[in-house]
Amino acid sequence: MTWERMYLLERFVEEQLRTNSDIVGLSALMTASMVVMPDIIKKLKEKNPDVRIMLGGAPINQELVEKYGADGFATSAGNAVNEAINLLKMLKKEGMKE
Ligand code: B12
Repeated sequence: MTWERMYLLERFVEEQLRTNSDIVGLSALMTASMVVMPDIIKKLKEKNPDVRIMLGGAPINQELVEKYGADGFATSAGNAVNEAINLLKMLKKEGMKE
């Protein structure tokens, strides 16, 4: 793995922790860039198991979302909002059980 790639992966984790965001969205325009997604997802969930991860971009589909261990997916900005609302509702419900 190149230094630049390692640095970029760490930035996702740092920013999630810094902002304490509930959801992180990852986008890939091409199949060549989507292959780093599993690494980022693994690192994010290791540091914060409660974070929810949404994927998007032309090469992404539901099968990849499941394979990569992400939580949601959308094909447009409009349904990304709905998907994010659903993920937040699920997080809230899980939080109430504890
Ligand atoms: C514009 C474009 C370019 C431009 C990019 C300009 C720029 N600076 O961004 C230029 C001409 C430079 C280009 C170059 C190349 N391109 Co091009 N390009 C496209 C094109 C036509 C549109 C991409 C785009 O901007 N769409 C608009 C955005 C808004 O749409 P979107 O990314 O799909 O995002 C929407 C959803 O997917 C979703 N979404 C996106 N991200 C996320 C994230 C989350 C969390 C969520 C929930 C939702 C979500 O919401 C968005 C809004 O609805 C696509 C074809 C296509 N229809 O996608 C090919 C495409 C991406 N390119 C492709 C290729 C192969 C290339 C080149 C490798 C070609 C070459 N041989 O040189 C180069 C690579 C350059 C590089 N180094 O990255 C392929 C990729 C194939 C693949 N599966 O990997 C595509 C799919 C074309 C094709 N069918 O072959 N390209």
